[in-house]
Amino acid sequence: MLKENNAKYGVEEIQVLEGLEAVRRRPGMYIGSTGIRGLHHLVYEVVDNSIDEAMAGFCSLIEVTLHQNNKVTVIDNGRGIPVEIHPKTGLPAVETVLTMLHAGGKFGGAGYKVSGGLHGVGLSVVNALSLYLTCEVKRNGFIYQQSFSRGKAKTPLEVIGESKTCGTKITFQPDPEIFEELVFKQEEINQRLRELSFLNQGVKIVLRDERTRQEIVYQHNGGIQDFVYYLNKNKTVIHEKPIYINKKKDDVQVEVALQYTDSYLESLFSYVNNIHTIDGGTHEIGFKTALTRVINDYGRKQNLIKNGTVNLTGEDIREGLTGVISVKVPEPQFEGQTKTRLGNSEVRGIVDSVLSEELNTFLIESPPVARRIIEKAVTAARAREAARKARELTRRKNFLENSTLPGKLADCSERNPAETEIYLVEGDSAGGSAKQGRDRRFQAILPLRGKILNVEKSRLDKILANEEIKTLITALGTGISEDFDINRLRYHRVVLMSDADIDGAHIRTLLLTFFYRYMRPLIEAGYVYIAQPPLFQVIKGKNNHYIYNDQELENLLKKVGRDKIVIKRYKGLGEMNPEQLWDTTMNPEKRTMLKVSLNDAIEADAIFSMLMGERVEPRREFIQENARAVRNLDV
Ligand code: 0RA
Repeated sequence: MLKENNAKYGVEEIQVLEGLEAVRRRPGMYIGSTGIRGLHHLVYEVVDNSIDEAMAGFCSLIEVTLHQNNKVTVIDNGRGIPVEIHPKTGLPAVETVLTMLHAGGKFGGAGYKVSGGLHGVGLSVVNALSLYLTCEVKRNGFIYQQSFSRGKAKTPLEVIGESKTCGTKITFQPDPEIFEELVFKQEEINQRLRELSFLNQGVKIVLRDERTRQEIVYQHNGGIQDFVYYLNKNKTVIHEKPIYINKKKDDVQVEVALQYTDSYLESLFSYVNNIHTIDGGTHEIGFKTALTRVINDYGRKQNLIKNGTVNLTGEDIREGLTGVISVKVPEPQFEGQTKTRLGNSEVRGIVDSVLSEELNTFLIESPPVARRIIEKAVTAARAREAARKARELTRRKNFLENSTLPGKLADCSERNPAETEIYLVEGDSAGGSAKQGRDRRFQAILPLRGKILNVEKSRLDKILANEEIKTLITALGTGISEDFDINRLRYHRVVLMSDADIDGAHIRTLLLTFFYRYMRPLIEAGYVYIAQPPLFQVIKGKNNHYIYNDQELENLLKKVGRDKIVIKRYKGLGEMNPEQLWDTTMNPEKRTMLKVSLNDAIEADAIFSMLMGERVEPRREFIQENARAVRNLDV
């Protein structure tokens, strides 16, 4: 519901702190970096202001336009930034907000109850780092406009017309003196806007890309319930509708949506004031504690958990759970290196009590769903016990008999992990070439035979029984799952090397899924790479070229002509002799490798459940639509 604009929010709530010179001198301090991330941060900062206006109940539409020339426009239909003269600066409030650091309603106290924005640095930072910025405000029946360059006003605030509606429009162009990269990525912005639209129920968010002439409209009247449907679109759910809780207690809004699937994995996403709290915090702890307690209590009462057995653990209960937790907190304290963990201690109890009450009611009102959830958790508990035994075995093998590295592993002589790399090679013949071609001082080779297990479809006990996986874990040295310890990793580059065909892509995806689900810190640390073997060899006379993609081939053919040339397409690594493999793919001086990164855990989660999960339909569609993307899957 939109609230009336009663214009009580006063100009005096905007405080003034300092000038913008500091921002231009040390941009990284304010937006994290001057690379592609910092660049996108500008857009998010502007959008966050409109989102704040939406959270306050005054804004229902936000439009983001990516123009040519690296310009971006953000429009909202909120109350409009105030234009009245600010008592301390003697300038219009809008000019104050845009030219003074930390000047904004957020810092004044009563203006907004809650506020997003990772750093909450405000519009002035965006202005300081823009070659050009113009702000248009519709308010009081008029349209006002003011332009800036590098944080300084170029024109005074002027009335340029009349309007019956309210709102704010900001167009800016990042300063090339500041940013190393200037081109906005549609997909990156798209993902954040989609997330925001789930988190802010009902707000319509439009992304228009004039460069590609695409327009995407988001509006989720189901809010985070729709988020859960979206996350589960490729999974098989065990109850139709998400469990949905939305309640305010002591000024904290607690919103939770949960839906169980038949998967063995847990996908939990938590947010505080629209910020993804990757490292969790008190809200997540409150949630987990309440869920575990309520389910156990209910299970005991209904005799679904037998007398004399131990309680189900949190992990058992969260197996197959897809959940979104979104809390809105007036004064969030973010902790940790990346400031993505909530610290407010009071939130733990608030979430716990809201959830206990509401979840209990749900279970009592939906006995069949409650039964299915508990039965699944009981099965999970049994499997966990089996997995513990299996893990114990690998651990003992691993660490008590440390000498027993797998026989298939051709290890390197260097012992310092920072210096070494391991190639996971598909098949014995390619493995043979790699062993002969490598530099044995720092390169280890582990040939993997045929199919490795699809971990998306198996529980941990079965995964740990798989020979290829056991070998892999032992070679890496880290242990797995709860025992995983990155400090024991024996190589700081783990390179997946497979054929450039469908089977190769399949094996690569299986391995990536395994790392993603059970050794995620390995990916997060940037230790996982994908080797890039050439696709073609082109021979013309005495000249010999290795070609890595179709575009390169086309370029080369244009240059050398098609006369008297021999083009050989590599079907597999096995077709290369050891020297060729070294020259093209393994020699650090010449090779290129893709580093696997986790840009977006939500997308990665969806992609893996789709590619590797039970449901065939979405996978087939995806592969047809993205045949190329799958080949180069780079999560
Ligand atoms: C401070 C006070 C008021 C609105 C805003 C800021 C505001 C800022 C932005 C930035 C982008 N869009 C925005 N919309 C609103 C409330 C002023 C009032 O009506 O009393």
